[in-house]
Amino acid sequence: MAPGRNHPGRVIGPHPASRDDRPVSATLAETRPGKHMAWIPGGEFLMGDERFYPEEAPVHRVAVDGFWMDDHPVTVAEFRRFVKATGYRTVAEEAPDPADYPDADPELLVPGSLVFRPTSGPVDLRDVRNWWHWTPGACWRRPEGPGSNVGGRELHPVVHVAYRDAAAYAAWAGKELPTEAEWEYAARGGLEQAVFAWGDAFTPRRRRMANTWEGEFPWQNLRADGWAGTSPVRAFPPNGFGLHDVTGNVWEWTSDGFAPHPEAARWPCCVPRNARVDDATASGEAIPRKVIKGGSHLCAPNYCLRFRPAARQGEAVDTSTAHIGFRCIVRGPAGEPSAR
Ligand SMILES: [Cu+2]
Repeated sequence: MAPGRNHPGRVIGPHPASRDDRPVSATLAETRPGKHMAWIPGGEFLMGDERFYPEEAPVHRVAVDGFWMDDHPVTVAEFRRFVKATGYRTVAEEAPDPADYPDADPELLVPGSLVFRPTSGPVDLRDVRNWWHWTPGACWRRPEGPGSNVGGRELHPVVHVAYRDAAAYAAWAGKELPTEAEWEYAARGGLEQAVFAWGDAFTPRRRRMANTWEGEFPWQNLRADGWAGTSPVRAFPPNGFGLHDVTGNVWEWTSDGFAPHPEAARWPCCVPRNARVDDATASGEAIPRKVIKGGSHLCAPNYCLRFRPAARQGEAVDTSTAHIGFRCIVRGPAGEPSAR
């Protein structure tokens, strides 16, 4: 593989075979469960990465069945349709239950969310409070808090959604959230162990492939990719499976609880199929954590090289921020385009 070539992607697993003589593409189109969904052919892949952060190791082989996946993160416009149809209120729009936060200052137990504010100069990168600010009134339709709105950002990924919000949207849409294995397999676009979703070079032929932070985080935002914050979905090229914005732009919720990749996976007796982690309390914190994937527009090489398919973090299920969104999948019989 020529590093950095944005080639269409080598499909590792079997292509879905058609039950009849019609071309697979015709069969696929008929069974597509929704607009803007890409078919991710099932297969095996090497999950994880041992070149970056310890939580991504060990590299281990995993198999997933085929599924449909949204080809972009759920947008503000799409989320608004859901809210209009259901009257749904997000976690950020409701006051936290004091029972869940016995030690918290009651004055802070108001609706709100975490908003990013750049600093005026270099700061201690170990303390995220330098740039993350709990902001009463911030929510998906007021991303910077009271007085802000999403005008002009209808096609940006919705943000300030907690895990429950993402799951509620998915259920309403007749979809599900992906497991971490499904998400990572899809994000790799058929490239085995490539660093990025498009290959091994960050800017192949000097092209920006994802919305990340350029400059010194969290004070110098050079906007080399054209965007300081989130960007409209599909502003950057798709990966080998036709998925846009899998890395950068916003982190994405998965349905897996956050736990270390099993060390035993290094010497497997067999390849786990459709692996999932249901226990979200393995990290030991009071609030369960789910895996988020893909990194965001705030990931910068001097701070957080996580705009990669293997990157992962555990996020508290009740946390919402300006840089976490989600996308959905459809699996199961309805998602099977044909017999295999
Ligand atoms: Cu990051």
